[in-house]
Amino acid sequence: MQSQGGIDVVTLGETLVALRSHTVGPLRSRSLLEISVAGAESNVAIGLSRLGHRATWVGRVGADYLGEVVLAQLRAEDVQVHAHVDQETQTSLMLKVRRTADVHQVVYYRRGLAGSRLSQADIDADIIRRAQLLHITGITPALSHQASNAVVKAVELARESGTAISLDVNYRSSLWSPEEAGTALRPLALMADLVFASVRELELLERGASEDPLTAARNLAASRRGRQVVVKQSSNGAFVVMDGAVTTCDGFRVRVVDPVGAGDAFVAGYLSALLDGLPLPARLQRGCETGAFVVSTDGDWEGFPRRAELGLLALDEESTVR
Ligand code: KDG
Repeated sequence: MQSQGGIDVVTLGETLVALRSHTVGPLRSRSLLEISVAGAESNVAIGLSRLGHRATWVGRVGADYLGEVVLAQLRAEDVQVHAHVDQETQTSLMLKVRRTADVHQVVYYRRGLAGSRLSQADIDADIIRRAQLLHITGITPALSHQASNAVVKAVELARESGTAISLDVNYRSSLWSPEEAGTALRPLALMADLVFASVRELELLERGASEDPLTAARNLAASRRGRQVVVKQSSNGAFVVMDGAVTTCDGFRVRVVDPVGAGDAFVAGYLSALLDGLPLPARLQRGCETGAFVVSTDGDWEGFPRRAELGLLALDEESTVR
């Protein structure tokens, strides 16, 4: 894909401050917490930026310390930031507790807070027009009516200007029911050039996906020539259906330290390979690889590779690179 006007991917959504417990076990007074940021869309933007693409994030933060953390972190990762600093509310927050060595509990503080107040006025038509790709997720429409309208406006602008649309279903059961999600996301999926979903998420768009994901993906892909329906299957890899053809990829074998963020990392890797003009197998391969990098590191995005690190996971287990 040719880059015009300096933006490869624009994304919009809620970025939260993430407080993560430092040790395994329940949270107690005097537990140590690490401060970072999280948010599916900005995770994708960071991933793309690490791989050398020009990524822009559009969103809202509060006029508070936490908002400053979000903006500083995204800028530190070379993401172009178009933020509305909302004077009337606070920055959204996420608490991630490592309850046992293998179980992470995530608690959100987002209702009515800055991320959910994203509105149509925050969407700059010029930014959408200048981008190769608009990436949205199913989280933003679930946050509020206002945020949902902002997504619709971005999608309409993208369609008018020929900017490709990428949708990651990213279902969050704490925000809405499967029925509500399906009703809101089906029309967006039908406008998208790329749809990313797990098998369970595909079920929200195409009934029967749980029993037969391949047929469901084919059905969704069939209504638009060139649409890529990408089904993420965690450690089992992924497959993509486009114009009736199916391409598959095995997952990478890595030690999972923290599974949160795997899906966003996959999307960033896939989109990166698409922007590089690589064919479908290489897009899946890079998606699986970047997903594996992120799950083998603490944090939702911190382990994302730089371009020079691609290929590192193909080394033997416990290799030392000198
Ligand atoms: O995909 C990783 C996300 O779960 C995380 O970074 C925060 O946006 C987020 C959410 O809704 O969980």
